[in-house]
Amino acid sequence: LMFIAVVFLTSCEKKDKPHTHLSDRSLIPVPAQVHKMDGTFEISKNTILYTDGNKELDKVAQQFINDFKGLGNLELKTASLAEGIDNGIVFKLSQQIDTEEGYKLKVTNHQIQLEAKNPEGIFRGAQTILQLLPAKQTEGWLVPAVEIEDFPQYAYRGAMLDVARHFFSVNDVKRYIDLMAAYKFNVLHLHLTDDQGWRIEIKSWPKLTEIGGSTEVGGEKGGFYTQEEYQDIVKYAAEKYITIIPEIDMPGHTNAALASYPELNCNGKATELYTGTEVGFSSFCTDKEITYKFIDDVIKELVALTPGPYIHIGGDESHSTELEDYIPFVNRVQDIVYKYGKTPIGWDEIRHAKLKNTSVVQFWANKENALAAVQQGAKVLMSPASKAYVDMKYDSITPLGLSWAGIINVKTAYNWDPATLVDGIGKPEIVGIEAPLWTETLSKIEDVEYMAYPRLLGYAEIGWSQDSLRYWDSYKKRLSMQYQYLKQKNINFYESKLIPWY
Ligand code: TNX
Repeated sequence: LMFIAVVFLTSCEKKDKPHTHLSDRSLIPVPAQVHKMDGTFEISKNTILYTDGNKELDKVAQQFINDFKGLGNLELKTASLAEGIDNGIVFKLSQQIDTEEGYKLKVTNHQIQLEAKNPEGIFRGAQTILQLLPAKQTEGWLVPAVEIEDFPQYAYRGAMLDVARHFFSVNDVKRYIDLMAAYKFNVLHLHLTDDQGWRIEIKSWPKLTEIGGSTEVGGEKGGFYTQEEYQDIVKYAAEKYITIIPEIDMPGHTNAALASYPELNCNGKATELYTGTEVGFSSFCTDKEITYKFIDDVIKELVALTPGPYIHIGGDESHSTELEDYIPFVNRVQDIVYKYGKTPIGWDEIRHAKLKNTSVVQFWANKENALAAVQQGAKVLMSPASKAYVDMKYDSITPLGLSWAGIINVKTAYNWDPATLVDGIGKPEIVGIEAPLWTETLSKIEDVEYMAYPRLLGYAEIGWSQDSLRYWDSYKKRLSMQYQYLKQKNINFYESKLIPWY
């Protein structure tokens, strides 16, 4: 009789207590170590989130609470962690964990415990907890029991948005940041200036935005960020542990500035505003002193808005600048950036100049450039156009985007390794990866999302996860399971036929 009672009781318990399995969840990027355990933790309105009293950690906890509220319409309460607490959710700083951005997560029947050495690591781990939740409530907010230890492969995991060809509002940029954060990106590079537009207010040169910011590709009204708006973006990103890297592209790609100030032109005449999509026709006048006064002013103001370590100086496709002028120009601009305490990044052509060994070269098309940069001791940021350019079409009938670097379907975007792509450039030479999105053909945030998603999830995994854990078949399945999450966040993503969407 007792035997029957025990069987009855345990089966009753199983029926009453909702449970879930790790196999019902999809983690992107895939963590370094995952141990499946038995059990389920249920987050309910009575669940308390404990933190150990660090102010910054409390802010991270508050963000988790907000994210969960957005999902589940439940507002978790917080309390400070005390000796002996063994239920609820615990966010705790721990010196046992020594990896940058790394975290340890343990989920049991009665507790979710997240540990990291700093709040940034807790923030990354909190994104994992959110992916362990269902995308929408069915039986409850169930988290499968698991033990995870995780840390990133590359310190720089970025995306770039071109706000110059078409302008995107502060809210558009914030929306882009939100989804990047969910997949553990930590850098957003903003391409702020180009032939078609100057998008950042520079108080000492106001016509840059007044004139240079007034249009965009196609001749529509452009726009620009005031310094306050820009700082708002920087702060918003910083709360999600994303660094904004501003780019002022030069000496080419500068028509918007050249149209705003005649003195920047060699002939002293302002150019016309440009709303087409050609490249390579504009150049600063590299042998006029006013050019360097201008750049010094711009970089000084930009540095004051930039808590991150890098200023991007462009340097690509300067087809209207002689190499003998280009080289001393880049050398001087590099010095200006260092003078203000920042490190320059430039597109791979800047290798022609004399690079400092802390400067970073962004490889996009020319392997020889990347190799020559490494030979100078510079580091490389991997953005190979044929793999990582999210403005390339998914297939021949994609209505948006370009195809000069090839067609990049979701598999091509995922299936490559930055550390083996270029002979002679391995992991020690690489700071990380970045997926640029150029916007000649993209005028609305929905267009941006269509090109970026779902490919950005693949770059997130390439940047974060070990190469030995990355398999297309596994990724394909995990990506398919992100469907509801992307829908729930209202992302206009491309439903690739290569993915068996659920
Ligand atoms: C090349 S990539 C460019 C951009 C264009 C892009 C279009 C690079 C450094 N320069 O000016 O927008 O191609 O795909």
